[in-house]
Amino acid sequence: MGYENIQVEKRGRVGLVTLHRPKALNALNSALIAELNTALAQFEGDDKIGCVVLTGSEKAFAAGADVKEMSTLSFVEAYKTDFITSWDQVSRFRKPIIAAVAGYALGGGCELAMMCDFILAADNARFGQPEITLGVMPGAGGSQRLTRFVGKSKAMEMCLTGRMMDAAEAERSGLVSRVLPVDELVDEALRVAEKIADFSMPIVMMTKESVNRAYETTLAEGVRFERRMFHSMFATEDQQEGMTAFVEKRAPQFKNR
Ligand code: CO8
Repeated sequence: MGYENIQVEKRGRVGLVTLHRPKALNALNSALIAELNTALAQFEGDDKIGCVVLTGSEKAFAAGADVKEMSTLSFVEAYKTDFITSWDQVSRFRKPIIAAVAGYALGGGCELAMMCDFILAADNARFGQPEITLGVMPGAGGSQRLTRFVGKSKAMEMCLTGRMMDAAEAERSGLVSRVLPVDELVDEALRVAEKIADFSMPIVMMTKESVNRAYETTLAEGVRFERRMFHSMFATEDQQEGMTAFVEKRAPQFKNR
């Protein structure tokens, strides 16, 4: 499929999606989101892809939902079409997906990055939920996910004032896992993704599912879920291969990659 708002590549076992609306700082319109959903569905169904990297440009990961497209939306249209629900397909993607964020990640851009499994940030990254300045509030999970990432005080301040966070503050407060020089960001994200894609795919997917449980349930239920997942891993040939290879002092050859 030819894409107009994103670029899609396969780099070995890694899928790379680059948001590409340079004139609008990668503002997220419905056409872009439809393309992103299509690309992700293809990667989900592609056995050769073990991990995805989602990135933007050096200036902007995404400067938010497309305000020009949204400005004429009525309440009735928003309600009837359940506006934004289709935008969070990233959060339902079952393989690992890494956000590599340089430049602005604002509003829906910050929310899109937070839907990914973890965020690697460039040193020029700026995160914010500036919706309040437009007379609205975050609509794609920002008030919930940001609060879980950085805690109530900082999330409340950011959502109520629209203040942006730089990369150092984002790392300090747990929003991003690491900060990298901007010119090394995508290469490092691809290296990390390759590493993940080299492990056993079902084990990687179960691990992702278990970590995500921590956000959705109580500690006791989450630990119970983890235990059952852990038990089920002993039914896989990759568990046997991984542990046998360790004992035999050789590299594992996982079958289900
Ligand atoms: N929507 C549409 N167009 C945009 C957006 C946007 N969010 N951001 C930038 N652009 C356009 C500008 O209009 C401009 O276009 P043109 O050249 O035609 O005037 C072009 O991109 C370049 O932008 P600037 O000239 O403003 O560039 P600067 O470097 O001067 O400033 C900023 C960069 C600070 C990022 C500035 O562009 C800005 O403040 N942008 C808006 C940020 C914002 O408010 N984002 C939140 C939007 S609301 C939202 O995201 C709600 C979430 C709902 C759910 C989304 C689901 C995923």
